[in-house]
Amino acid sequence: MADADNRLAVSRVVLLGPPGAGKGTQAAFLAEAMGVPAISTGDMLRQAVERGSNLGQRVQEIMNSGALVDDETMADVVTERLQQEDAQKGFLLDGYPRNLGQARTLGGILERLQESLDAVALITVDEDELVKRALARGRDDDKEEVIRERLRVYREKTEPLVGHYEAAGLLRRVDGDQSIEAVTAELRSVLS
Ligand code: B4P
Repeated sequence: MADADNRLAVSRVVLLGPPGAGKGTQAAFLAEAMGVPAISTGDMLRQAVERGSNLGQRVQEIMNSGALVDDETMADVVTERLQQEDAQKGFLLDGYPRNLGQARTLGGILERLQESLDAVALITVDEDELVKRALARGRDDDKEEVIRERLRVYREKTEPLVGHYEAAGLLRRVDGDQSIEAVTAELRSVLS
């Protein structure tokens, strides 16, 4: 656990960026520095697939195609998770929201809890580098045509969130095309 002097003052943060930008990689460091749980919707869905739960059976094919799981399902997953005890003091959301509908849902959840976001950190990386990284990672959904589809979906559905959060004064940009340690340092700096 990070000591109190090093702890970041922000407590409700969203990590935004294209697939393979390193959101999951950075979420672990950042959540520790914030003293809050890292909540990855991608990890939650993958665990559901592994367990073979109803949710897992419903989303497996969608994830393997590179498409997004429907907003209603994701709203249930996130609402339930944000109500858990450990998320009351804050959270680092990795992979949610992924489109404007999900951003509105998150806004509604936070409004009901009388809370608000402190910042949205955008990790940017060139497309060729993203494909290279994902191919090296080798997850079930890391085949070149699926990666390209995830990137297309990102540009179409998720990129509009950049303008949305910029207009709200919450966006902090970070260059993800550096070493993992350098990206962590830049994230810490823009969130300080
Ligand atoms: P996610 O799990 O969110 O996956 P991701 O965007 O591919 O990965 P991430 O950016 O976290 O990259 P990582 O750190 O692993 O989504 C998977 C699927 O779940 C989606 O396609 C969708 O179907 C579904 N889903 C999830 N959330 C959803 C939602 N809200 N709505 C609908 N559907 C949803 O890094 C990638 C690789 O790069 C790693 O191997 C890492 O080691 C390497 N790397 C990281 N940083 C690096 C660096 N600085 N330099 C070199 N390599 C680096």
